[in-house]
Amino acid sequence: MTTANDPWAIRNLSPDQLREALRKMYLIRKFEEGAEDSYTRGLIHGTMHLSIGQEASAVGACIGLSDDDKITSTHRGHGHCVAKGADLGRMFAEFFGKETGYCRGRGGSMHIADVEKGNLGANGIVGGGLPISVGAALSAKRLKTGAVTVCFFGDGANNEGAFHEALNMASVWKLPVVFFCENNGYGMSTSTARSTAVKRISDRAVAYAMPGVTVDGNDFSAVAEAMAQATERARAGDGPTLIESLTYRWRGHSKSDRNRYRTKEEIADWMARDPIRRMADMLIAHDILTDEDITAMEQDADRTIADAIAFAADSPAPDVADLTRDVYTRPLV
Ligand SMILES: Cc1ncc(C[n+]2csc(CCOP(=O)(O)OP(=O)(O)O)c2C)c(N)n1
Ligand SMILES: [Mg+2]
Repeated sequence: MTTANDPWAIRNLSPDQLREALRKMYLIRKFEEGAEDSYTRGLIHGTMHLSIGQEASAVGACIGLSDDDKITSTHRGHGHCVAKGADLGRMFAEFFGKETGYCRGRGGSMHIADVEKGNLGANGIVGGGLPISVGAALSAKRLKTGAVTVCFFGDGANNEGAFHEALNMASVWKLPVVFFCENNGYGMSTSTARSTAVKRISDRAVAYAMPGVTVDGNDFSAVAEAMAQATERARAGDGPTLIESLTYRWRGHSKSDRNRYRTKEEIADWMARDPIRRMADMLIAHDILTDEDITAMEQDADRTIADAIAFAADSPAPDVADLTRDVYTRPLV
């Protein structure tokens, strides 16, 4: 049990792991701010979905994973990618359409995969990662690799057929997969209350005979604790778990969102529950970091992001003759 005075993470993770977790959360926040700024400057085309406010979910879910463990990600996937150890320069290069990007600049924000780190990819299809995660977990089980797959998806995806098919199949075959729902309260402008029949998405686990748990997704310790139990169960051969992580995106759904469906008060209320501030306060309270350490960590994250953006900006653009290689659509001529 996590309690305010004696959180699970403090009892079960080393000071190095805790510092690294906070560092990753800052990197995600600064990465997203850097991406937003680059978009405003016209360096990024298309659209983007930022995960500012959801950092504890991404880092708490990935803290116990090795590079052999897999994740499947979503359209809002930058945080998952960073949490799983991606190279930030290559991520920005992908956004900028550069040859050094993860997909050689052909895919952009919603198509980053980092197979070496076990990230099977972001996905522009809502719910698209669910069947992929079941396939990855089936492969791990058949090959006896011991790897766990964590499937990130949103509250919107939990109303799709793919969600129900994936949970059923994974439970029938007792696959080593954790279904990690980032419930940020909205699918685009539609609130979970308007779209979802159950109050708690974790209740849906009952229908597929697996444990379901809802956690405060802005509390790193609570997320990491739920994940530790779910991965232990998966590695023991006992099958999947559904985790619902209650969190909130501070920004709009995507760059074109004018945010007319949420009140200023609601946004302010969630910003007051900033997952990074809460994690920093926890580490200060337990003498793991000082205020000065945290300021230095934040400044270091700023420098890392500036370097990553500079790497991307200085990278070569793809050769025009090669531009349509590896892409599915071609211009109609
Ligand atoms: C199959 C499919 N249906 C609809 C869309 C359009 N769409 C993109 S994001 C989104 C909302 C997804 O909401 P949620 O799963 O809660 O994720 P969040 O954006 O909140 O992170 C929708 C409907 C899509 N990309 N794919
Ligand atoms: Mg959502």
